[in-house]
Amino acid sequence: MHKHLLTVYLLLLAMVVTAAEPYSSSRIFWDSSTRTTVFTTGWYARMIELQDGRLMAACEHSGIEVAFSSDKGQTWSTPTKIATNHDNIGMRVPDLAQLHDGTIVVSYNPRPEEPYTSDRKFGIRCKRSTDNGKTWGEEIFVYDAQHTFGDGCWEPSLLELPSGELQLYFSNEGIYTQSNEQNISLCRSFDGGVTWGDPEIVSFRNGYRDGMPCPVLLKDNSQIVLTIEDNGWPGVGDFFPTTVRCPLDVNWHNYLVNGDSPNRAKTLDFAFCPNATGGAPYLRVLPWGETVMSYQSAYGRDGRLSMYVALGDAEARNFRSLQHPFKVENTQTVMWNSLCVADTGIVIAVGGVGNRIEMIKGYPVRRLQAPYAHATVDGRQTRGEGYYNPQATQVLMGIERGVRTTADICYDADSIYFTARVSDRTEHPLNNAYGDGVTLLIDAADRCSLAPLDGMHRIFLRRAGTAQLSHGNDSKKRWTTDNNLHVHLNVTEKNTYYIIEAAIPWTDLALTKAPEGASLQMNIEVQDNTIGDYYPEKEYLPDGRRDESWTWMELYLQPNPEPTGINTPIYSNPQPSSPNSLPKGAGADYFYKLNGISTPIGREMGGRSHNPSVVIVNGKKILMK
Ligand SMILES: [Ca+2]
Ligand SMILES: [Ca+2]
Repeated sequence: MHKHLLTVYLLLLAMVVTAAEPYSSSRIFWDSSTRTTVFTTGWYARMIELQDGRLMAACEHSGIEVAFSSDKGQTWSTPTKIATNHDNIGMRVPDLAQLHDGTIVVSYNPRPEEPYTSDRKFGIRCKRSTDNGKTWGEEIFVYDAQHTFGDGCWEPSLLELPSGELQLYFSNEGIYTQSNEQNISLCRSFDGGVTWGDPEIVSFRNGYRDGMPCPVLLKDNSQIVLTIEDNGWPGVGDFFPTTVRCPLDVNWHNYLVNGDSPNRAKTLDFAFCPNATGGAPYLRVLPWGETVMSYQSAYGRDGRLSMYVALGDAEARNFRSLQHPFKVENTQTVMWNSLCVADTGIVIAVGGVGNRIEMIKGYPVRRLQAPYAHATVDGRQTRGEGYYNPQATQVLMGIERGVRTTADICYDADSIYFTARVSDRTEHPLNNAYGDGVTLLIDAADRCSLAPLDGMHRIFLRRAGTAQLSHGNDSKKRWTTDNNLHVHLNVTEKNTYYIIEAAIPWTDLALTKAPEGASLQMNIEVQDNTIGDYYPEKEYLPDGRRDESWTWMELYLQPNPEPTGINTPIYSNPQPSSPNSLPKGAGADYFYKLNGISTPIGREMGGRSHNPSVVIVNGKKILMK
């Protein structure tokens, strides 16, 4: 009995030590090629997607300016001014929201300049447009603080509740005339922003300055969550991005989040993120519930602020996968930033790069997919040759170091096919462990491991045109090199990039056949040797640790639709609830890519079919006689 228990205990211990729950949350693939200027001059920009599909942005620039984009941000209209400075009062820090009835509300913050006079107060105002932003009504009063900088109010932000109540949160030090303290206050409107009630305090830490609120309603409508900057965390000595929250059904009635409240929390998950302090946080909800936050931090940048973005869970907690989308010179800052979630879940980072407002798009991806296809291993990426994305760009990497890398994958009965295009301009194709190259890491046995174990494989594909294969090892818990590899590799060298394309036989991964329909774990390491030394620089999939396959991304091997060469299913209608998920349920149309042409193949019949030809039943294609 005791011996049996001991065995169970040791087994459990072994599982605890070597495996973990898979890291299942999304990572953002930032696409540096989408970087665009929104306002050539401006500060503190916010952006929303309008109900008509256009993007609208607002910033401060000698007043409040707005601009529109009809092509999801590729080009922007000439800015128009909707609020002008007057009486030596600057109109600052706009926010904007489109209400369910279509009304657009822009809030902003009049800030008197010196010399101060008691009739010119720091305040909160808004304007409304009921014609999709063409014309704007008169300025609407929301709140006034005092007339001096030390007792002002700041940074309004808007949230419409499902009930139609419109909320405006702002930072308020107007009531702390004897101290430097500041709270987060809320004003409510029950007529779409035409009239506003008196402020209520929702968040305050004694002796400190809660500031820069950004509210969202969680996807499940359970809670209102604000990110704020909080400079009162013990031992931090700086602002730290923080959430404060309230159940929607309480809606801040007789409810205050003080410094000790369990409803106040740091945002970052320090198991994945450095203690990168900073302020000016901004929060959005993705269509499937995950949350995304930006803030400004000088982490690793000699005191110069840059924009950081992290992904949180559906409760706006445990933010990780920290990246900074705007790669700028060390002399530049990226400040007073924000995020827009557009379309079916594209995240747009809106950054104040010096005096200019720029944007860059990121694609949250929860799992990678490999269609069943036979790519041609010729070192060329031919459109539609079989990879998941017709242009072989399923994976986008390189935002941290600036070496843009795209990669993609497919498989057949014999091999995994992998290709990467790497914009590495420092050509060092050393034929050793330190040269330029890309490593594909595959956990073919679904170990979700904390160390290199059996079933885990590293395939280093060198720019030099050679490959090296390593396997994990259960007893040693580290990588061992295997010289018996049969990888077929082809490399194309260009002036500004190289392309690697490889076929890796399943037998090299210790499998006798393709694990069709299975989910594996996958990571990518891009290695850039910059000066020919023994210290190449490396970048992985966001949060992907080289030796811990539980942090890698899920790779789903799509089943072979049929053994006749038809491959690469893509989805169309209805829109999936998240990227990379196939539609489910009756009515979903399925398409297959055939010779580069998207061909309708059938409609999901929900398990029954009266269609005489090709139908989809439970996600599988069936030929009807
Ligand atoms: Ca090819
Ligand atoms: Ca290089």
